[in-house]
Amino acid sequence: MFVRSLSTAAVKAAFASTRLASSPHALIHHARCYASAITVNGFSQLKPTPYGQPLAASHAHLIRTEETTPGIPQEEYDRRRRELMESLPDDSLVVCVAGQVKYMSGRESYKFRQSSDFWYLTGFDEPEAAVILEKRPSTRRGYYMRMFSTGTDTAKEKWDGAKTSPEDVVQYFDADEAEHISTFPSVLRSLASTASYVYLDVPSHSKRSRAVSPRSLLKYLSPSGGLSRSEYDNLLESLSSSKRKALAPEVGRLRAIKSKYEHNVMRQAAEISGRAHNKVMRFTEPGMSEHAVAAHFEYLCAREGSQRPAYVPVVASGPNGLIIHYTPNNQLIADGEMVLIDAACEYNGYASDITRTFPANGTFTPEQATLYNAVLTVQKQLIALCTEASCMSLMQIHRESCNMMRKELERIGFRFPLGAGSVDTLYPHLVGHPVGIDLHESSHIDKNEPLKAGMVITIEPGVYVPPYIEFPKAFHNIGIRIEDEVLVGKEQPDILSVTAPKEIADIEGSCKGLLGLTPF
Ligand SMILES: [Mn+2]
Repeated sequence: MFVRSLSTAAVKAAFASTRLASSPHALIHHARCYASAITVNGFSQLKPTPYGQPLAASHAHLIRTEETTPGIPQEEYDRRRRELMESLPDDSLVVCVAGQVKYMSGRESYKFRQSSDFWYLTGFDEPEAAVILEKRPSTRRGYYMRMFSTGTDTAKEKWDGAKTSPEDVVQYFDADEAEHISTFPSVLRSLASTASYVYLDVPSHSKRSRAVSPRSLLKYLSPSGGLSRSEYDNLLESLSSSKRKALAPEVGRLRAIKSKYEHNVMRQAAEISGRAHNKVMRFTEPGMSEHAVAAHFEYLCAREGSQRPAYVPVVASGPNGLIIHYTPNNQLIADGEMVLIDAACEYNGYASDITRTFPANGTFTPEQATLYNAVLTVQKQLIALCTEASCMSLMQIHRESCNMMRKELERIGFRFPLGAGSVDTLYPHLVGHPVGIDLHESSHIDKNEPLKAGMVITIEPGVYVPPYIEFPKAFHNIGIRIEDEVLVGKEQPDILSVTAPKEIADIEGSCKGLLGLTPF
């Protein structure tokens, strides 16, 4: 069911003619609003945009014509859906629902972030949306795709801006059909009644409750609500638990191995974060608040186009560095302390994850340098193992990291009478995790499986020395973590976060502004 709107082709034609006439401002009457075609720096813009997210016609500076989301072309989204459906049994249905707007207080919402699997399968960035994929092996694509969204609402548009029309959903998101979200429950019911399997996920908040009631599931499945009692009961029946399968493990398997397009976007995300780390080393001075450093980091990433931080940054000075997830970031940085920053951005749908530790005043003390080099030696040896050829799993690399850490720490004066296991007190976390659309993409990736080319993982050994008599006094209250993002290759690891310095000479150079590095 299409909601009538002026055809996109008409908008495009008018848009093209204004470009030919090179008129900077031309009003185009769209069914919903007036969109002016404006060219800035050679990039075409439609203002205000008639779409619910950046598309090439409205945001040419962010996205190319063949792309659905920045960096990811339409054909890639099709490949993901095709591979998913090919991996499922005949007569399977996949149902995936968009993320919900979350509220901070009253009606004040947080910035919307799409749910990860829905984003992976569609690239559609609006809430109150859903997709149903039907396996149809005899067709060209092997599946049939129905999208549901709120579409055009002239009254709402005045307040919130446009949403993508069903017609544009078909054109730009490659759906076979697009309908209003209110039809979703009834369409699902009729399709589910004939399907053998229905792959869908229960909302995460009900995972903790002992039994997932079909009722809570259905509430989640009908974002617009307002189902009548009989509709509700019918839908319940059509989704009998014998048919229902979890979707997340199926999508998780695909998401584990990144495509070349994902590698590029993830490299850009890591480079933006890495450059921010570099500049923050220059920016930081004794006497500053950790808070100012965190703010500067977020500013640098946002200015380069990052949509949000991938996680709450850790800016831990001195003994705060011993708290692995230190996030209050509200104390003053003292001269002579080390500053541990675990911070990175999300960019075009992909997280990055980088940690660096550097001296607040720009110069390592001999003790700091000794401990730092111990961690760095371990970290570099571990990165060398991140290849398919090494046939190692993340857990094997972790065990290796404990052995290496013990040896390096013994070399500089630590004693471990109980063997490698006793390194736990100083190095209590895992060596790393897969990264991708989610910061921790590990929930459906087996950490005991050998690494495969195309995976992206972090390698982040750390040492956190409490002021205990059994540890060398010179290293008390120093916390050091060095974290890179590594693209696993067949024979060679590829470090995505190379723009963040980690050799002592490079860090001191960045802190002192050598090579003209500026803090802004
Ligand atoms: Mn990490």
